[in-house]
Amino acid sequence: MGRLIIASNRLPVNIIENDNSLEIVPSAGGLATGLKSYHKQNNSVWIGWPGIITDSTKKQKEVIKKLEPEFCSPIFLSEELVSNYYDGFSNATLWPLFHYFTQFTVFDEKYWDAYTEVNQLFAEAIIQESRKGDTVWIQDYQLLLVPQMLKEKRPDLHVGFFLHIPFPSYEVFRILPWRDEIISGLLGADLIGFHTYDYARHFISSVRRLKGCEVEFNKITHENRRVFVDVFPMGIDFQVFHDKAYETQTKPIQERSKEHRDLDKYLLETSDRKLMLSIDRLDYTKGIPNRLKAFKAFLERYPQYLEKVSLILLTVPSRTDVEEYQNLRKEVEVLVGSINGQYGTMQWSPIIFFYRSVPFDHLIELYTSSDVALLTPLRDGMNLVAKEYLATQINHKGVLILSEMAGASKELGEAISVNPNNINDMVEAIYKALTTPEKEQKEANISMRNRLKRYDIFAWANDFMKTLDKTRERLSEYQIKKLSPTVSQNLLTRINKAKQRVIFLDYDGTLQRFYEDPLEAKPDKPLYALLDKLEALPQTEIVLISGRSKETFNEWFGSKKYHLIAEHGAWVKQVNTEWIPKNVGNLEWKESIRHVLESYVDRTPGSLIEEKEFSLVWHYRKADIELGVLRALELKEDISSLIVNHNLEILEGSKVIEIKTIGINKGAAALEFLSQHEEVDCIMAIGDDWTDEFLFKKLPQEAITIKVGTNNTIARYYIDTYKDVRNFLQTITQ
Ligand code: GDG
Repeated sequence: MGRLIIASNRLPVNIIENDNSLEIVPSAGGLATGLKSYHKQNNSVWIGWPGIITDSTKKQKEVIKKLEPEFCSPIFLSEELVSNYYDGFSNATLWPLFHYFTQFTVFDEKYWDAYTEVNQLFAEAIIQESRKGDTVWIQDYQLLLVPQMLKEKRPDLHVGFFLHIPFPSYEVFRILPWRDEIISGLLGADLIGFHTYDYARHFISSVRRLKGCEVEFNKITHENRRVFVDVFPMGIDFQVFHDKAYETQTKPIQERSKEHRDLDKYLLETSDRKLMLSIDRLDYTKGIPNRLKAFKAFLERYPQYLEKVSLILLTVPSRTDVEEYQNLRKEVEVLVGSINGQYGTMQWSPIIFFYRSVPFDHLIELYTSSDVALLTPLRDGMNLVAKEYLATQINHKGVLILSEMAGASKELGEAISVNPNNINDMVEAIYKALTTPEKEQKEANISMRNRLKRYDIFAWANDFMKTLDKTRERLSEYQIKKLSPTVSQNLLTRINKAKQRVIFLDYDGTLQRFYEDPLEAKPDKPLYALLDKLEALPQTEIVLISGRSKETFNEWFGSKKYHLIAEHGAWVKQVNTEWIPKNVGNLEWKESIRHVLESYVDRTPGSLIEEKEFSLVWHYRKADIELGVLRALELKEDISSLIVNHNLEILEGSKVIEIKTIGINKGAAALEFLSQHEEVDCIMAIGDDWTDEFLFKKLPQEAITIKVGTNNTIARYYIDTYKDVRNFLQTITQ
């Protein structure tokens, strides 16, 4: 197996300049904190921005050297790029939009250009760093275009992508002017991971609607590649938090750092009080003002807690150049000031406010000293603080109040769940948390902690990497069977040597591309010319075999010298003969099925019924794609009893459902045709959808069977698109 290359906007460490010397400091934020433990243990290379802006080559070299022992490789960005790509498109466009803050979302062409440029820089750096067959794991919303940029230039790389923030519902995502580019960018990955099923579902819905891709369960077919989507709720380095908490609680006070001792002294002074803790980056998504309002309302409603409880509000400075963040800081400071002013006493501050980050030891001290963690983001991809708080509760005490809008709430079901927009709900949650009996606290924490311990950061990363590796196995079948130039050449030799050949060709998706309106898919001039040339080859029979109606086939090919099999085999017209129907029994069933289909047309705008002589077809290609899929399931369920009673079967094609008498299929029709042409010593069949599988299955073993596209097949070979089919057929005529 090749190496792993991790790429993210920030490296797990930052380089800062101190008195003309360079210093390494750990990066803040969930992604870096979480992934760096995995990185350390896996001999991977991490590519990202080191946080320093410099165009001096000398200094850049120094930075490179400084980062080498950390297995990190820097990308240098100019001030302007950082401003437009990072503060701009990443944090003023994608961040608010993906967190449903449409009112803060800025659309600026300049931001987009910088974003594209930086994504390109990342792609190039990754390409330079990687050897053939390496695995690349791209992180987060700052690099959404990188997967496609990599796949285009280096299809050999195995690309995974993980989104750490929510993926919004299509109704919000569609607002973005660059939505198509973003989706295409992501679809360059082989595996795309999300924290929760909802985010994955929203993403798939956008892919379906914007790209019209086929989606089967969690597999998207895009430009003849398969892209897998899956859910991996990110964990934390549980053991580190647990051990550190243990150490903190058992270490004699004299052995602690000065800052640590100060904190301890402070915590001691408040030991007769309950402590509530909240820790977040100062970000509008974290719901800090609402939390403060709830705390104020709590003090008002439950005055018995005055002087008995304090809220430690640790807010870490973040994106300080962006206007919304500056406004938020002011708002929070005003709220804290007014609550402390109104309720505080000489001995007691209701809110202890920090606007800075604290060292790791200090963080653990805060976690372990708090009776309640109050984490109420308005939207949060996951929220690792909630998990860290639980991991440090080594005595299993402590109560977690967690917003239902945080991804973590899906896993931490035993926590007190709140809607962060409902102040009343939060007030009652605080009261409940402060009065939860110890026994209940322990029960809840033991089960949540066990889960966090099991699915920790290593399990999470390994799970992602294992799934990414599996997609490689799944892809390899396609790659092995793909019609390479050598295989094509061998097949050509075989076809040329044969004395009598039959070539079965499906129509839609095989010789012609799909159109939204099936009637637009008429054969074009080059296609007629190609088929005529094929047909003119000596000892060669061309059979067009399709689900199309006999009328359409007759109009398009009736005067040609190709054999025609229409409606999946219900009608056959050999060269120079008339159309002959297969005996299909009586057709009284059509009346009752038509009624059912009509009700589906009424309830599914854009769908339509096509009536063929021996079958009825419900098309939903033009309907809302998700509604169409849902209705198709419903329809199959609805007509199941009618089908059994009338000896019918359902054929399900690409956004169509066809109902017809049992036993009519392309395989049976092809065999009947072959029984009338006994001298044949070379059979070839090409088709793209699953109705062609009947054909591939029934043909003799030695037949050359070719599947167009990437879906599972029993055919011997794969070919990419209808254009490649045409090119391949062209070579036969030369
Ligand atoms: C994004 C998504 C998702 C915080 N203050 C200090 C400090 N921290 C550490 C915490 C925690 C991390 O920062 C914050 O992680 P979150 O998950 O809560 O939030 P985001 O930074 O917004 O992260 C988020 C995450 O990515 C992972 O996918 O969960 O939803 O928004 O690890 O401990 N660490 C130290 N001092 C501090 O003052 N040492």
